[in-house]
Amino acid sequence: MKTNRREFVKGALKVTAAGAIASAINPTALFAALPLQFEQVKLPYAYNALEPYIDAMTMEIHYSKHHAAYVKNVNEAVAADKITFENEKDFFANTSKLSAKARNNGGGVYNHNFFWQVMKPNGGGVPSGKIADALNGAFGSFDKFKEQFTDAAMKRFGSGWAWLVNDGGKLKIGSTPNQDNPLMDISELKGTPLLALDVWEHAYYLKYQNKRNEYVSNWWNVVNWDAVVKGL
Ligand code: MN3
Repeated sequence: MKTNRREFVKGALKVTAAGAIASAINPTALFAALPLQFEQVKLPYAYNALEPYIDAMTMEIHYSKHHAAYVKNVNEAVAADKITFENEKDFFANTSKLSAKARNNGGGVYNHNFFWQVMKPNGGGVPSGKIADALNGAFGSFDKFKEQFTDAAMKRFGSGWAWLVNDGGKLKIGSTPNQDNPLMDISELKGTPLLALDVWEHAYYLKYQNKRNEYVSNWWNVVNWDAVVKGL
């Protein structure tokens, strides 16, 4: 999770520390004055980097239009609803108390920030080491894991996400509707996300049209296992 108020404050203090007024700032007062702000991570690769599996135009529209809109909209909701949570973790843990606009767009920001990180050019393959052991232990084999995850992605009716999560040391596969995620208190599937797949039509329709199965099966070629292992 990239942004929370504390990190933002750290950044702000760094800037002021360079000036002569640093000692005049009361960090507690500054902390209390800053609202939670959601931010869009920088895409870690070029729009065309995941070709031919995910086409450049889909990536560009997905990142610069869809994802950017979630950022704008959630920050509007945070201001309008006077949301005072200090970080995204608390925001999601209290989703049941949020407006639909805050919930849907907050989820949209987080889910896509996460999704970009778990993909990379020349990714995919069969993972080894810690993540392989964890998947074999939880699902029997890598192929069985892949089958179960693919099934979750295919059976999510309409828009949503497929997830691999770490729920207190136990790996689980499931899916969420719309922009919900496993960090939300209202989610049936709970845990720390390790891997996510966006199965909204906007993620694949330009290239794959109605063939979600082809999108999902090609997507395995861009999975960034180095990022997945970090969540273990
Ligand atoms: Mn999307």
